[in-house]
Amino acid sequence: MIFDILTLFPEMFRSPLEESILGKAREEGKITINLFNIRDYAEGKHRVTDDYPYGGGKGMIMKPEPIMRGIEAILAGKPVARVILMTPQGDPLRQEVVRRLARHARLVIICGRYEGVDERVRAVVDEEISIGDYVLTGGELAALVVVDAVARMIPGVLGDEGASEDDSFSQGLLEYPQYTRPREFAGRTVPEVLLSGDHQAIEQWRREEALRRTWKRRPDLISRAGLSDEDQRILDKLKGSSGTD
Ligand code: 6GU
Repeated sequence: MIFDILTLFPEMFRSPLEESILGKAREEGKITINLFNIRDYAEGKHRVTDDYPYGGGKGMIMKPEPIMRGIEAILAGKPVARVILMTPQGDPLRQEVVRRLARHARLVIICGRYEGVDERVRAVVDEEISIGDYVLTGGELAALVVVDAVARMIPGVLGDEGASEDDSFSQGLLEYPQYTRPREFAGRTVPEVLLSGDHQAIEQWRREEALRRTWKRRPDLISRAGLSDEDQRILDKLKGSSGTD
C-alpha cells in the first residue's frame, strides 16, 4: 500500500514512521510512504504557500495552486488513488473508516495548516477526515494517526498473528483486561480463570469483561456493536448487578 503525503512539514513524519512496526513494514516493502513538500510546488523567489483570507479575518489560508500542483504531480501517470484532506471539519475517524481506507492501494493525504485551505482545493478531494473533536495546529499529526491505523490493518504488517482482528473496536467493543507475569503484583493478583487453562471459560470471561468495560466507559458503542443474544443476556446481568469497574 502506498501513502503519498503532501505537507509543509515533512520532517514531522520521519521519526514516527521509522520506528517499530511501521518502520519494519516499510523496510519489508509492505507499505511505502512518500513525503512531498508543498513548498516545492510553490512559485516565486519566496515560494509562498499561504495568504490572507478574502473578506478579512484572522490567520492565514493555504493557497490553492501549490497544493493543486502537488496533487497533479503525485497523481501523474498513476491516477488511481483516494485523495484525503486532513481537517477538523472532516468525517470523524473510526475503525470502520480505517478498514475501508485499508482496501485502497494508494492514499494521497493532504495536510492542512494555518486556519485552513482555500475552498477550491476541495475540488480534487475525495474525502475529508478529522481525528476527533479538538483542534490541532495542523493535519500532520492527524495524518500520522491515519497512516498508523490503516497500515496495521494490512496483512502481514502486525506479523502472522492477525492481532488486528481482536482489538478494541474491531468487534465494536473495548478490549478485555490483560495480564502478564508476575502472578501477584503490588498486592493485586491475576484473575484465577486466566490461570485455569480452561479456554472456554477464559473466552467467556473476556467477553463479559469487554461488555462490562464498554457498557461502563463507552455506552455509545454498545448500541452499534451488533450483540448476540448471549451478549445481550450477559449485559442484562451486568446491568442488574452494580459492578465496580
Ligand atoms: Cl485532521 N486537523 C487539525 N488541524 N485538527 C484536527 C484534525 C485535523 N482532526 C482533529 N483535530
